[in-house]
Parts: sequence; structure tokens; C-alpha cells
Amino acid sequence: AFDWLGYHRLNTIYNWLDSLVAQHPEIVKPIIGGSSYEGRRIKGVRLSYKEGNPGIFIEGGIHAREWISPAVVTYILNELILSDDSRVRYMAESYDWYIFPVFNPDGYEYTHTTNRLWRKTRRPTGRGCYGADPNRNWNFHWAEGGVSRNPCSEIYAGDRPFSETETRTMSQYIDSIQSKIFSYIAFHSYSQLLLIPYGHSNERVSNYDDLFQIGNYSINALSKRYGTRYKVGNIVDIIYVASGGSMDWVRGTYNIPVTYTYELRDKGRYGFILPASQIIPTAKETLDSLVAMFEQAAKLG
Ligand code: 0X9
Ligand code: ZN
Repeated sequence: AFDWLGYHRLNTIYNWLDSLVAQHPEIVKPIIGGSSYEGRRIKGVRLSYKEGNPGIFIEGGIHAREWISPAVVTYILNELILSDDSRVRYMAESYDWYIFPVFNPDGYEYTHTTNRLWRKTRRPTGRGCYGADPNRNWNFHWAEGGVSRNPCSEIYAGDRPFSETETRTMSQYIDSIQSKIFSYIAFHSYSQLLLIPYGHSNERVSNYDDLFQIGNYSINALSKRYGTRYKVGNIVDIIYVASGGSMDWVRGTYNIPVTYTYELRDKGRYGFILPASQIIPTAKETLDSLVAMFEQAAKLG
């Protein structure tokens, strides 16, 4: 059976998604959102209790080594289906959820078989090197800053926007549902931050003040359970310039109002190698923050 006591291989996650569809066929539908260079599927589900709710898109695992991201995303999906907490239930049933735990399946498998600290995709890119940074390859202010044009770099932007199968196919899927989406949330690790677009410049999005307020409310709720401290802010202000990220493309292209990127636990003690004993606590506090986020977002309209 599936659990959150350890990190799982891609097939275990995909089999679990299939089992959710089989057990809850009225509310959980399978989606193949895209595919990878090595031919794997980018599998997700749509969870809906009521046709026509506003959509929330959840992106996990775009960076291969950030294992806590798929783990937290699958935990949240499970709670959205099974929780009996009234606030979680209300949130679950008030939105249509598009949930993709592993955006970069080739990289994720590679971190399990060969190199635990692999970040990128796995396409041969030249000079004997592999992969582009899938969070630098989206077609919005592509390669303007915080990227490398060297195919051997960890932050290689790719040959051109959407040169990677993963970003190209997922962007096409997102385009096909964009009119239904009111929020896009990406999960990375680590640093304990809640990031507001954009990454290409310190330009603030039009509803920055609302996103900052909702974000603070959300990280305050996150801190209540175990005292975990997050910071909220504009990407360029609180980390670094990083253009071509998925959230920036979604926000810049479709003007989706509620867009955030989480950098989950921790602050560097274990970094990407976060012990599995921290999966459940990290997931619980993150779910607390999402409940607060969407309650507050609904109030602000
Ligand atoms: O550099 C990144 O892609 C993210 N940090 S990480 O350590 N997980 O690699 C930050 C993402 C910034 N997001 C956007 N520019 N949209
Ligand atoms: Zn990342």
C-alpha cells in the first residue's frame, strides 16, 4: 500500500494515482498531461466534486532531486479525497483540482537509479551533457536572466523556449484548460519560502499586494502546527533572478490571479535530502497553509 513514510519510485506513485481513480471514479479522473523525453507519461488527476468549480492547478516534481515535492503533493491529494476536517472538506469540494505530482519523470527516476542530486530533464543537449532546467524553459521572458546557455549547466535554459518535451507538452495541456484555472501552485524545495511572480525582473504583478497579504496569512497558518518559519515575497527580491519558470509563464500568459511557488522544508540542514520522517509533518503544515490561502483568497475575491 502507498504511504508517506518513505519516498516512492515513479511507478509506485503512478499506480497509486490509478488506484485512486479506480476507488473514486465519480470524483477522480486520470489525466495524461504530457510526456517526457525518454517517453514516460506525465500523469495527473482531476479531482472534482462539482462541475464548474474554479480550478486549482498543482505542480510537483519539476526539479528531479526535490523529492519532498511529489511526496507533499500526493499527501495533499489524498487528504482532499479522504480528510474529514471540515475546512479541508470545504476547500476540496469548492474547487476543481488538477494535480500533477511529477512534472519531470525522467529526472525523478534518474535520481533514484543513478544520481540523487540530479535536477534537470534528461535529453542529450550537447558537449556530452544532459538535460535542461525545466524551470528555465518556459516561453515567458525566456533566458533573460538567472539562466545559463551552457548545456552542461544546472540552470541551462534549453535550446529555445519549450525545447524540452516535458515543458512543451505540459504547456499545451495547461493551455487547453487555462480558462478554468484560477490558481497555479508549484512545489519545490528547499528554503521555506512562498514566492510571488515574477522571476525575470522585480516587476510586481498587478495584484501583488493581495498576493502578499494572502501569502502572509498562509505562512502564518503554516507556522501554527510546528513553528516552521517561512518568508513571503517577490522571487527577485527574496531569492534571485530566474526567468523562464512555469509559474511566470502561467501568470504572464493567462493572468491567472493566484500564483505561488513554495520552497518547502528545510532551510539547508538536510536540503534536498530531507529525511523521510519529515514528509508527514511537512505535508500537514503545507496543507494548513493552503486551507488558509484559499479561505483568504475567497474573501479578497
Ligand atoms: O531556481 C528555481 O527554479 C527555484 N528554486 S530551486 O532551488 N527549487 O531550484 C525558484 C523558482 C523561481 N520561480 C520562478 N522563476 N517562477
Ligand atoms: Zn526547484
